Amino acid sequence: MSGEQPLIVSDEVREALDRGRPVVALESTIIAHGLPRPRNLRVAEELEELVRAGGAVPATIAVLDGRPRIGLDKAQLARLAGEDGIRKLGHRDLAQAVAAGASGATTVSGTAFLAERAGIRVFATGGLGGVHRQWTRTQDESADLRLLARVRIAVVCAGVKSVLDVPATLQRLETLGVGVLGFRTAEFPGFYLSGSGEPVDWTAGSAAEVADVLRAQDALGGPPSALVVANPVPTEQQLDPELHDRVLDRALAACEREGVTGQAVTPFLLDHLVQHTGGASLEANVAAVRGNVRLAAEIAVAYAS
Ligand code: PSU
Ligand code: MN
Repeated sequence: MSGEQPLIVSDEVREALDRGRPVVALESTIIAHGLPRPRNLRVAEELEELVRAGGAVPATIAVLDGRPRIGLDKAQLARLAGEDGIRKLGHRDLAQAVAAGASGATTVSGTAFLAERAGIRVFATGGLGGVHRQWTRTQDESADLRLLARVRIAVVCAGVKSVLDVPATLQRLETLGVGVLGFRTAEFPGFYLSGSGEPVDWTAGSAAEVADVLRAQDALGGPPSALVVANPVPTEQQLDPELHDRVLDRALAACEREGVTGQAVTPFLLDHLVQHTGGASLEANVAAVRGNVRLAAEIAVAYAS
């Protein structure tokens, strides 16, 4: 590690950042651990194309052979999607992965940490991690929340996965001082579902309005924190709410029964939902991520101009 660059920023991303051109950071855990193979690689490539079509440069973030990379080439993206043994890295795992020469996909916390180090202001993902429903017993709260309280980055997401305790997660975001902005909605989205039933205090009607909030954050200064831009999956692409509720209860019970804990909980629940909705949750998940990536590109373009 000594003497080497701690972060490797691809030439394309470096050039865009140097020129003040729009860049969108993309999370990689959803690719390596959130979506089934081989669909995951096609989605990863499609997301990068969507960012380009929106006039911004994609920067998928991961750690390969101990090197944190901001911006992956085709072969690196394929490794991430297809290689066995790719770890799941939150921000607390980054130093260990670097020292060990390990390869891993970064979660929202790991990605936001590295994106901010590289100077990227806008980030797209599927859903944030959050407070789990069994929190009083397990204390399982994603490190995503606390990290987002410490980096100035906009995270475009479709809410938090409905496998979580959504009201408790919103409460934690409030306590941690992380701003939440509904995009064209006054209701916090429900990831697979367009709405969660929980209200949001602030709504933006366009990417330009979101960019205004980012500039206001920059101008106000002070201790950095993220802005969660909550972008609902379109109603016609959401998961059938009745199917969602039924399958979710079974997924939570299976998780409990099989004693799944820690980092394995989120991938287990997501996979269970895919299996037991005949793939419908996967389609809703991909639709949500696509929408977030498109919006993130629009926001990055509006912010750069
Ligand atoms: N959203 C998805 N699929 C995912 C995740 C989010 O649509 O796989 C990942 C993100 O990387 C998020 C992580 O940061 O799940 C949260 O994991 P944990 O609960 O272990 O912190
Ligand atoms: Mn967890």
